Amino acid sequence: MTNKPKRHSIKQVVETIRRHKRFMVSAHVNPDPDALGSGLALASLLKRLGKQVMVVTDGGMPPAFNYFPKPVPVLDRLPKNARIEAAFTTDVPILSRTGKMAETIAAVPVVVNIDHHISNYLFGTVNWLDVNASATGEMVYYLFEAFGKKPTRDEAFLLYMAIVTDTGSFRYRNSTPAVHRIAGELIAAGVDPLYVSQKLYEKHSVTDLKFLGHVLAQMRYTPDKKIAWLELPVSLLKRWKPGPEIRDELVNYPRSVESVEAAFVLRQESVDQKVRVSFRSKGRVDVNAVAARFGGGGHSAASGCTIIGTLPAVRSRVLAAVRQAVKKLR
Ligand SMILES: [Mn+2]
Repeated sequence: MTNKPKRHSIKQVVETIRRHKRFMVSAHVNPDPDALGSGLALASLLKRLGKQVMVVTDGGMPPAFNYFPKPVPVLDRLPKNARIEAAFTTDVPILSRTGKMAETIAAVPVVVNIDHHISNYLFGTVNWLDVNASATGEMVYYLFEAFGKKPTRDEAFLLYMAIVTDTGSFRYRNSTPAVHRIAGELIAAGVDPLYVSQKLYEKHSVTDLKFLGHVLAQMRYTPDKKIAWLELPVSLLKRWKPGPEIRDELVNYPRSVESVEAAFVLRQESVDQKVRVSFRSKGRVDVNAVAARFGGGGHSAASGCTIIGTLPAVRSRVLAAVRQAVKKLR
């Protein structure tokens, strides 16, 4: 007997849903629209199937997403008498990414891991991993199809948010014919693309944009301009207090330089000597492999990790790793 983790298909997920009655759904800490949108849409589907379900995440409902419909309660801890039979995780590559929820989830008899990250650790009892899916939201859409349920307007909105975010507004290579078909179905169900894009991309404060200008003015790059990066020391973050949206989109700017193959952002965390690193590539450099060298992961064109060390120490380690990966291109 080996303990080799197993991969499963949508069939086992459907069977697990049919077999049980009481569920919880969780996502990663600081959830993005894919993690939260796919999780809430899944919870809504479960509710429509007559199941008991709650969404429980570390931190509960993030204030930035207060406009998201909440088809079921979103809690920051599991009620004592909940007696959950199966816990879903959406868009979670490794259980520790659920933060404070990790222990709770590990104690549930059945864990269903639904994800599209190539770096997924298959930590569930049921692991439905589809690295070709554009978003976990796309996978949850297939669950709606499997149960013969058309998404309601609210569900369609949640899934559309997930897909728009993870396809970079249908700009990335994962914007497949299937994704466009699904997006069409979701718009037909009542989603307003203009409302979505305004909620996702036009919520900046004046300070956020000035912060962006300040940070971009100090962008660094290698002499060949194939690697570009931004650095956010804790003092800068304390002074500007940038919103989460602007913070998370920063890394797209160095990537948008024409000659750049790989970009990253170093964000110093307030506690300890921890630096959060976000990587992006134009699709030729595998930044999942780069992040994996530091215990992180993600997708081949978008990944992240956390490294202990001072900002200059982390910069030189990260830059060396990215340089190596870019060198392989020639
Ligand atoms: Mn995702």
